[in-house]
Amino acid sequence: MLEQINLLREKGQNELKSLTSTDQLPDWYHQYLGRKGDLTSFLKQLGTLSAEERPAVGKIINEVKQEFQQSFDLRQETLRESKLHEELEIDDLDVTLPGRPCTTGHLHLTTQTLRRIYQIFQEMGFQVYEAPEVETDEYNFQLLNIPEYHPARDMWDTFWVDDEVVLRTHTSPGQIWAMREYYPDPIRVILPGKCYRYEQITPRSEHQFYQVEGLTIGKNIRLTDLIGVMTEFAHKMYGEDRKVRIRGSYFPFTEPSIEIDMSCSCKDKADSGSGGCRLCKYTGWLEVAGAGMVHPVVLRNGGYDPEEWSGFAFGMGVERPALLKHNIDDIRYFYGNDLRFLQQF
Ligand code: FA5
Repeated sequence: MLEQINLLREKGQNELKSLTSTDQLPDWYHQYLGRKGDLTSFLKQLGTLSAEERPAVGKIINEVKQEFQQSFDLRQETLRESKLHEELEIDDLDVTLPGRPCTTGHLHLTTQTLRRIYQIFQEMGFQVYEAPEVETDEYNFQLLNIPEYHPARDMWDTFWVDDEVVLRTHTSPGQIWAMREYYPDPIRVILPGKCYRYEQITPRSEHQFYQVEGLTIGKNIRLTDLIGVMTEFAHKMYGEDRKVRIRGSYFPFTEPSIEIDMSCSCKDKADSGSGGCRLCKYTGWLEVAGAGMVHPVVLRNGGYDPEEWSGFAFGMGVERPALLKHNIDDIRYFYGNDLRFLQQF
């Protein structure tokens, strides 16, 4: 039997060396090392040997088994490596080439602008308050002192969902939500969010855009407080050298109402008549926000007694200030999703 085992040892090793692919390995394994393989059948025949022969033959069988196992592992490794090399050559892949850089995304310019606005107002003690985007006629208009059929409704071209429900045309209805939630405490909040208007789309006007509303309610709040806050905002957002101009205006929910303008970077040229820019239409002034003292009717609708409480409110766009800050000439880029535009900021 020893002779037969030695023959098997030689045959097994030779066959293993002649294998050329990893696919052939399992067959070899089953034939020599498997449960029904040649070595196992020798082990099974041990019982037929005499007691003197058995230990020596058993020892040889175990040695051959270990030898086969080691040779098999080695061959498997070698064949796997050569397979990999072959594949790399066929695929023409150069693993030494530098990898492609991963591009990381970044915040949209609108979000960056919003976050800068939050930061500036947070430094002045304002909290961020969010109100619904889909509103009722009552909140979007009536509670803001704009009754049904009032001509002031023409100021907001509205997307109507049905007779009662609208996509909010401005963030001002958030004033009512905030007042009703905070009453009877004083309030100092900004209300950011998306607004919708059934408007002609132009380089300055979108049918969807962001606004940031501001609202303060307290005792003895005056128009000069509003002007102070907005001047501070304009300086922080656009630079200390900017001038602020106040014009009288009209909003049904503020009394008095004002429009806040800021000097354009081309103001000197515009003043001297030697130039200017398209953004400010060569006037040297840019509109920043509509604002005013909260109307007594609105205070009352929010639960506050106008004899005791006063407050100011303002509402500004977000995309338009970003246009000004970055000298962008068309608001439509904000929603066009063109990476060539977005990657610049
Ligand atoms: C209002 O919406 C008032 N609710 C603002 C207000 C709040 C006044 C509180 C008084 C007190 P107005 O319609 O002017 O006002 O819009 C305010 C700002 O929103 C504008 O200055 C502009 O920056 C932005 N905006 C308005 N319409 C559009 C539009 N179609 N596309 C982009 N931005 C717009």
